[in-house]
Amino acid sequence: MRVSILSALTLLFRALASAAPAPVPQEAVSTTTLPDGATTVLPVVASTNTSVASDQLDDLASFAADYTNSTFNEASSKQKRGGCTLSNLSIRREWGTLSATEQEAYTKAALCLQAKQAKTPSSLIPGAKSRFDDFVGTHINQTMTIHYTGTFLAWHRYFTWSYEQALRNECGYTGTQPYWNWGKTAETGVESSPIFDGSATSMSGNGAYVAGEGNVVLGGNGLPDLLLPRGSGGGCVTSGPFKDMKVNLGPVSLGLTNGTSESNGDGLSYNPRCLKRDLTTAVNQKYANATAIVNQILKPKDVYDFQMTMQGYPGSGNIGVHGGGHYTIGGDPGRDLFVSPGDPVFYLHHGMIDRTWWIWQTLDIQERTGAQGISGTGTFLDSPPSANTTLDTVIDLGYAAGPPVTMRDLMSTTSGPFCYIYL
Ligand SMILES: [Cu+2]
Repeated sequence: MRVSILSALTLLFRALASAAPAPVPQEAVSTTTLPDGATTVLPVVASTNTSVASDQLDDLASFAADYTNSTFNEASSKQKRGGCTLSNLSIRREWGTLSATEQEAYTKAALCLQAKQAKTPSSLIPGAKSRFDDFVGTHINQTMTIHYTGTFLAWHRYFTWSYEQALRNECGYTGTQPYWNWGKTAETGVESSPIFDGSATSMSGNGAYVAGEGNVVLGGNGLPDLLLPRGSGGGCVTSGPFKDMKVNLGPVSLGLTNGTSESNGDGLSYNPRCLKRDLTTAVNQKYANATAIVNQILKPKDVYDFQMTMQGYPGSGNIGVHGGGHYTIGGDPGRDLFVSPGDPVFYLHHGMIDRTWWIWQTLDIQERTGAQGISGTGTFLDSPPSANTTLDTVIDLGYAAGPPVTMRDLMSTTSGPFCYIYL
């Protein structure tokens, strides 16, 4: 939406349309000017009505795409960019908007990575049997230095991008990394969504129903317990492209539905087992509905608040949209902070994490893609204490992908080595 009057009318109409039962205040909006001079109208407060919030999210995402497109029209910005132009810009899309052919091409490429030999030496990670496992192993090894750290957002951006590159360069995939809009599945229910309905064009469905499951209990380390309900599955995934896949690594810190957790040492040994899921719409609706997503984008004014809100302030009782997505998937390795990339849907979840960051960054692009866009240190909640993350901090994905890069290269999706946006 680039025409301000039209946008204003649309938003006004939506505000009025949602006001049927009782008068509600008109949505607060602000007018923003794009680099090429066009103006756009954006919400400033998330609507508590999730269907209105869903439209707000669409408006914010359109703004971010328009903004990026608009910078391409500026001759001066072209030199700053590492060869990213409108003609080679790739567009990442929501899973449900892909054609059946595109969806099947994506899962076929993921299965191809699972069938290709690992690059990681078995002396380092004995359980890493495939190229897909190279990524899981790297995530396990670095878990304590990439979550609740200054590198969290950028590390996962590079990780997801590298996985997309592996699909393309090693498995003949010609599309882009799709994402999972949590706001949509919160509305429809996860089980029936195009991502999780278990059809041939899905990312595989639920796990088989397991009776007698209880709650997942988060907390520990002196924090109050946080109970998450069980989902509608719990057992092995039985349908769709990944029904026969093997999870080779882990578990390391797998939350079980009896309040305990499970590990297999460091998780690096060979431990083949089925992929389990426990799809949990209630968790999706509580922590990652459209209102939560729009709040995630509109409320935090600095990156510290942005990344803490996203991962959940410890002890707050809120696990954020990041935890919300992971615990909506559930199962094994879905509930394992270390091994979660062992479920291929991880990359759709982290696509949306990255999209959310990208939108938030675009709202104040200079500040949020520069040094001010980094906060935190190199260790989980700074424990043990470590040096601040800076633009010069190096990110190394090990045998999953290369080469090591600095944070500086990861802050923008269009002005460093990356060249993509989201629709
Ligand atoms: Cu992670």
